Amino acid sequence: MYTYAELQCDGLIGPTHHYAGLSRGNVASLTNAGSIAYPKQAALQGLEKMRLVASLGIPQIVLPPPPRPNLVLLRHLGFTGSTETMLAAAWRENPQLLSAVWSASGMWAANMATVSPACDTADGKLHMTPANLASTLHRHQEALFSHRLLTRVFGEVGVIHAPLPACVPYTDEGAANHMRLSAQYGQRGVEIFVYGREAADAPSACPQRFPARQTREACETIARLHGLPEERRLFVRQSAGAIDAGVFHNDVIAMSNGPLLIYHELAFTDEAVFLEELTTKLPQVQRIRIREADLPLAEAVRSYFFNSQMLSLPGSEEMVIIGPVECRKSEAARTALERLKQSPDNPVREVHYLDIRESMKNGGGPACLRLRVVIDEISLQKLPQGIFMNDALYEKLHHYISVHYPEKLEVSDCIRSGLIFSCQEIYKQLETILGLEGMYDNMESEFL
Ligand code: SUG
Repeated sequence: MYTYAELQCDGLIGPTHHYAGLSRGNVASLTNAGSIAYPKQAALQGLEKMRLVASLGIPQIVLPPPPRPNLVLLRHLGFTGSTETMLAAAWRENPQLLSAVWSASGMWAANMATVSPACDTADGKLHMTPANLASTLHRHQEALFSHRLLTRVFGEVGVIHAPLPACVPYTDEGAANHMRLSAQYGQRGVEIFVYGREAADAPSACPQRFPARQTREACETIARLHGLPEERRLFVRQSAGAIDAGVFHNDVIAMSNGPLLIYHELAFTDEAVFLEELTTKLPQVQRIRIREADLPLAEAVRSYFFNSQMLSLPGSEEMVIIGPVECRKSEAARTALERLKQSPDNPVREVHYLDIRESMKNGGGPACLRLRVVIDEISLQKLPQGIFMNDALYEKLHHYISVHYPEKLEVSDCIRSGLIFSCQEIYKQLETILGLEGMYDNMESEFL
């Protein structure tokens, strides 16, 4: 019997991080559009989170960012001539598109893939499906790099599927809409797929203000691809009202770890049916329901309470929560977190508040920045070892980022072709620091 752990895989924040207002339905992205971003600070904030997790004895790896700008995409969309000419034309004709090809959105690794550990699947193998992120262009361009990266990192120990077809019935946002509950990491669990609409829904059945990004069809397809038996999967519909209030992913309104599920009472369309099915499939589940009266939906979205990262401490039943500092500032969110910590009825024993403001301003909290992979210790040893966070890697990355990352970036910088060369150099060096040589080779042929 192998020992299992939950590996935390964080996307290293890339040098082109900026605020472009590209995500309809994501309140923070829309509110901060056009403000000045600080890529160096952003990457260092993300790095601190990885260091904290590793210091708790939890395995933590670093995933390099997708390379930007994506000039292949600009050419595909009809821009021609020299790089300078293309950037200038895109800026004139479609500044949002220009921002999209520079977007550092690959940092939100929770959207990279849906993961089913070996203990859940019919063939006893780890399965991953990279998300097509087909609801937005700037995110959709991540899919092929995600596939390449996951194959490089996990190809030897798991089955990496192709992203689903990038069209309406199959729009998929990865693990941000997926929760896994099990008594312990290595035991069979129940995988909960959360969707916002069905492809054939009448417009009146959908959210009215903001788009529902995930379809039921995408969820069902992934469960089928991963070979999840009926008793280990569950599909639940997110409430349209929540999406319209800014809950663009389920991880903005619910969180899970081990047997513990914490969710807002307005998260799901049919809470009672969901809970009944869940309890039948996993009688050991522990549920905590957060009431609107204690944490109003708008405050949950503002503070990102539910986007906290919940982790089990190795060899123990105890859990810690890494919450964004915004939760400490919100009285309702702070009270709810402190109540969790103090109550003897749940395993949460510690809450860390972390400053990841640069990511938060684009709608990415602690949980967005990481993909979780429940994995056995033998497989863990087969992964590329240079990407594991430890003191030496932390020091190297910290130094490199501090010296070479841009201090500031604004949308208008996306026209500067000179920035491309410094970014290319950064990717090359990151590849070497992480021992992932060749990761960025030949992107022109397949990178769209
Ligand atoms: O897809 N923001 C991301 C945030 C993703 C958060 N992930 C999870 N909830 N797991 C998104 O909306 C903003 C980019 C901009 O506006 O520049 C952005 O893409």
